[in-house]
Amino acid sequence: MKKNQIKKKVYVGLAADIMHEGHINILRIASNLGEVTVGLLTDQAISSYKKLPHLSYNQRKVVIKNLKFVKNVIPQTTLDYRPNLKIIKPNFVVHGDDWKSGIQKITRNQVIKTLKQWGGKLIEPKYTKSISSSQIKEKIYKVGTTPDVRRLKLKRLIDAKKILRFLESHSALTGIIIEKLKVVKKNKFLEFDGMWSSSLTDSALRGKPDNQSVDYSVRINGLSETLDATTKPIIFDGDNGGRIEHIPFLIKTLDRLGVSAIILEDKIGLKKNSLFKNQKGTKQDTIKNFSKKIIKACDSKISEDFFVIARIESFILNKNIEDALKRANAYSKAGADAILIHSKENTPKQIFDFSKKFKNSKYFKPLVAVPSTYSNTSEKELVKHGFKIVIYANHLLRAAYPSMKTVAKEILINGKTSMIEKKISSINEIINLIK
Ligand code: SPV
Ligand code: MG
Repeated sequence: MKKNQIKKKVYVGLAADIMHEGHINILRIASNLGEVTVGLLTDQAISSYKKLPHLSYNQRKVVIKNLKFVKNVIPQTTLDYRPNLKIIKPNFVVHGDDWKSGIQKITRNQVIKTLKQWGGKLIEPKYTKSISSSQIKEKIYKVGTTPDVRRLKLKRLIDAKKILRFLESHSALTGIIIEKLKVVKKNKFLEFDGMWSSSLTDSALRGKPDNQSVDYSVRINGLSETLDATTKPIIFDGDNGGRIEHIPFLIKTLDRLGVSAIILEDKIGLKKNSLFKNQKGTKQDTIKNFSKKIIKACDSKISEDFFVIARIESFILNKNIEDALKRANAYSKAGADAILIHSKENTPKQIFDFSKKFKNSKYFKPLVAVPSTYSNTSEKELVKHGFKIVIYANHLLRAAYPSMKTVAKEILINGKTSMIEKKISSINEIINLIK
């Protein structure tokens, strides 16, 4: 290129989580065309179409910024390239030809159309078949994760996504389902963000009522199998945390294991599940006492990114919204990182009235919903009302139980199993489920 010749502008959109020779090939080709600006996809942009990256935006930026082929790095905050392209007006966009099909096809068409406006061109080097980030990530999944990486994911997801979906997991197997399930709907990538370790299903699985008969050490032992088999964040149902003197030990154990959050509920005395119609004998803690528990829990954290979430039971115990709001403000002031406002109504009115008021509080914290009884409420509505996390608290165990019962019954009735073979997993599927 001659000295005074103006360099052409080249744009490359990259997630750049795990860099490999495929990326370098793209960037080398791009730099031969002119001055390369990398639009580095933010966590938010990436999680709109695939898994949250392992490395944070800033960690990825350090790597890209220091590559000799790259002149500038700017954030690309959506999967859609158009906002950045309109600012930069590049002569070229370079992208591997693998996006001609699949979820990014629409994005590709938008890029071509936009570039046309100023005579820009899309260059598509052949995709390096032997290597892909997804393959590398699959290998990483097999190796596992570290407690630090897993724990921090909750905070990163809160920053990156509109709403996080947590599904109840009571075993390593249900954890694997949550870990691996992916659905593409209307060109959007959907997955669960993590696992809810429920006291109700942990107890039912062990043939015990949900009244803390199953103690924390038994539950945490079970959880360690799930930790072995998964990498997604876990929110632990801590009931009322037990005695305040014991809280630090529980928090430190969970934190050390890489659990992302504990939810503590403001009830005292013999614990009863909140969805029981009859809550007679169930008492709510005083604001003062429960705030002390929250302070204790926050003081016991080892890691900054471990969340303590306060769960308000006012509506469960038929108290009014003023009581719930007073508690939300106090618990938030005590240090709670988020607030779960629980309800056993079959509409979301109670919790939406609450969120409308709490939104204006200077103590506002992200809200958590458990739509077990108001199950007709969509995630979209929850987002609209300021909720950040939705917990589907018991659904996998509720799915398994009737199915197991039906099969057991059919075996008894028929004295053989051929008629149920089609309704259940094949032996082959089960043998090959975990390799
Ligand atoms: C659980 O899943 O154990 C919960 C939620 O705490 S609820 O069953 O609604 O109390
Ligand atoms: Mg519970």
